[in-house]
Amino acid sequence: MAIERTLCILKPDCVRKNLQGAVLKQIQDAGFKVLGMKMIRLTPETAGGFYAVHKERPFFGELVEFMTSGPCVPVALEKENAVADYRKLIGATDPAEAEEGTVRKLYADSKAENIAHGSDSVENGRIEVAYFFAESELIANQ
Ligand code: 3AN
Repeated sequence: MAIERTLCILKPDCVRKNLQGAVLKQIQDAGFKVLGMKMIRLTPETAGGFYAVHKERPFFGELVEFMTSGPCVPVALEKENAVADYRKLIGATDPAEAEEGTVRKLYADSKAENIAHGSDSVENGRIEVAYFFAESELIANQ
C-alpha cells in the first residue's frame, strides 16, 4: 500500500468542546504521522474556497458560516493508506450513522457540526494539504 497524505481539520465545534487533544490522540494512536498543524480562523473566502465543490448544495451557506464561527485546526497527516483509514477512523458524515468508537460517533452533534474533516480521495488529500500548508512547513521536509 502507498504512503498517502490526508487533511484533517479539527472543526470549530471540536475546538469549542476542547476536544483537540482527545481527537488528535485517537488519530496518532492509529498510526498517523502529523506533518503539520496550525490553529487558524477561516475567513468566508478561505472556507468557501475549500468547500467550492459544495457551493451548489443547499447547506453551503450554513457550512461556511459554521466553519468561520471560531478557530479550527488543520492537520496534515501521512500514513500508508491514509485517506481510507482516516475516513474509517472519523466515521460517517452523519454521526447518527457513524460506527461505534469513531470520532464522529463519540463526539459529533450533527452532519454540520461533525468535529473533523477528512479528505475523500488520494488526489484531494494532496490538494487539501497544499490548501493549508506550504510544502516547506511540513515536517517531512525540514
Ligand atoms: P465528509 O466531510 O464526510 O466527506 P461531505 O463531503 O458529504 O462529508 O460534506 C462536506 C461537509 O459538509 C461535511 N464535513 C459536513 O460538515 C457538511 N455537510 C454535509 N451534509 C450536510 C448537511 N446535510 N447539512 C449541513 N452540513 C452538511
